[in-house]
Amino acid sequence: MRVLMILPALTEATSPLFRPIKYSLFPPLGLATLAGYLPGDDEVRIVDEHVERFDPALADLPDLVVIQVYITSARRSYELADWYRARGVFVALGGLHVTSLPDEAAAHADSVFCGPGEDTWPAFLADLRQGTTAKRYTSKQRTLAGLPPIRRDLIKRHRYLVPNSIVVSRGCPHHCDFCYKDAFFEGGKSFYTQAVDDALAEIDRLPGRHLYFLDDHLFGNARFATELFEGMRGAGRVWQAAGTVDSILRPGLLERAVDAGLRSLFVGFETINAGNLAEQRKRQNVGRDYGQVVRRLRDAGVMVNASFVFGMDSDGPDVFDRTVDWAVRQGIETATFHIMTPYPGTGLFRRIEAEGRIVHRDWELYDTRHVVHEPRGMTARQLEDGYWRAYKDFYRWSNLWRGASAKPRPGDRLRHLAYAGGWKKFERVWDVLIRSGQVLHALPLLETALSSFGTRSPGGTMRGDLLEGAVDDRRGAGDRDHGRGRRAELAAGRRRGAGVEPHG
Ligand code: B12
Ligand code: SF4
Repeated sequence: MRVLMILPALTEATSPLFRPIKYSLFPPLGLATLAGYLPGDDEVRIVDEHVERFDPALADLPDLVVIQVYITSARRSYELADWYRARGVFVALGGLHVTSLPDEAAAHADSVFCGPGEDTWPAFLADLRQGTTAKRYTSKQRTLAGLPPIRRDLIKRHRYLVPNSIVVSRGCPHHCDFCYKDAFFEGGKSFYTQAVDDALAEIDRLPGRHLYFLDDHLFGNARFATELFEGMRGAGRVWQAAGTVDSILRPGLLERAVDAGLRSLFVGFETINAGNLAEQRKRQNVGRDYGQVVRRLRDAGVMVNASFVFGMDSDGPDVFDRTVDWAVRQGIETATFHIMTPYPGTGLFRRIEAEGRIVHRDWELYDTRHVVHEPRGMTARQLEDGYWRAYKDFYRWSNLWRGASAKPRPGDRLRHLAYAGGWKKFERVWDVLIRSGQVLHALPLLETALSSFGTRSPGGTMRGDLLEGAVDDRRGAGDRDHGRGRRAELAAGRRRGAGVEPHG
């Protein structure tokens, strides 16, 4: 069977004028995961429109087309689906947006898939071979046990800055109102992990040093995370991930992560207005000292990528300046800002819709950069302008200097400037690298920046400059065998409890 898997892009990512680096970061891991279930004699191709041009008319017609649909790329996904169906090709649509609005998607598909695909996809493949496919498949059995190896060979590695993205869990133990998570995992477990051994085996398969864990909350199951980090210790990896504020404050886990190579963490602070947290059911953030979170990460040598959402009901027009000022004063290296966006299927969407505050359903604009609801504490114009101003202000050189000067040592300050400036001040350089298909060549730069963080002296205090970082790296390489020894040891002790059952 000839199978074509497509990750369509939203318009901005295919712009001939300028493509932000964020679209060339990660390969289509979901599709490569599904490809792992196809038998070896199937002919499989993955197309990622974020990094390559695709015209269906210029390619041979496959037997099966699989499309992963995000809200912002729904229009393009349906356009491609309709094109193939008009030519008699079987079209399967799945992913987050299909799960939120299966009826909308079903108008463009032969089969739609709700939720994660690890159970429904192999069931569908069996049906397809027997000619008995259903219109809709809904995931119920949630497990990552026995996952076939991800078909990373189908990924065009050189087109991504971070080809080594990985997920070792699905979902998250929390239930924030604005998050897609509860809608996507409805009808089954909403947080579960791989067996630690399987996760370590997947990590071992990845070449080079750098990893990016795309898990919603890598620290969500403390037992799993502890064993994972123990298993990774000494392997010389440097990695980035996402975690919640409560997990950072939990004693012990962060330190273990740093020992295993954690160098930068995406943290969902979301808002500096306490009223918003309760409204969004972001209970794990309520009453937490955000300053302490940043200090803990800084002391552990972990860079912070702070995420903030503007436009919640307690936000007034002053929220932008206050948030930027707070983040700069804390010495946060990078920040991501979003306009609050009610995604269909979420509790937030239901509430805002019931209040008659959804302005339109043009899904392409549900990209967290456009206002799609009527805000309470300001006008839509104020919200959109404030959002763009926040980005400009945070990444202004004067604020980068101010942020850097929150660091105690000259080496740390320099690193702050190089890393934060590198992302935002050289977007045009990234664009050239993307267009020439050479973005992977920049990975050593990222690895160097990351590996110079997080180095600890034997006494446990953090060491500062790049030279010391390099010395520490050499020691890390020497420790590699030690790490493997530990992994083998752990694996032996763990097999009994393999498949650590998550809570949630
Ligand atoms: C990496 C990532 C990106 C990357 C690239 C995406 C990629 N290459 O896949 C980049 C940086 C480009 C990105 C951009 C954006 N992202 Co993003 N991103 C993610 C992230 C962190 C991980 C995705 C991932 O790899 N997951 C792991 C794989 C294994 O899971 P999966 O992709 O979901 O695939 C599984 C299932 O969905 C299912 N499946 C998927 N397709 C199909 C098809 C069939 C036929 C079947 C059977 C099954 C199936 O099976 C797979 C295996 O279980 C998610 C959060 C998350 N945890 O998923 C957010 C997330 C997907 N992003 C989100 C958003 C909002 C955006 C942006 C709009 C943000 C912005 N302001 O720009 C943009 C635009 C995205 C677009 N292209 O349209 C939201 C999506 C909300 C929604 N309802 O669609 C998420 C969920 C984050 C969040 N918590 O809100 N993102
Ligand atoms: S902590 Fe993050 S991933 Fe978990 S429910 Fe809240 S927003 Fe979603």
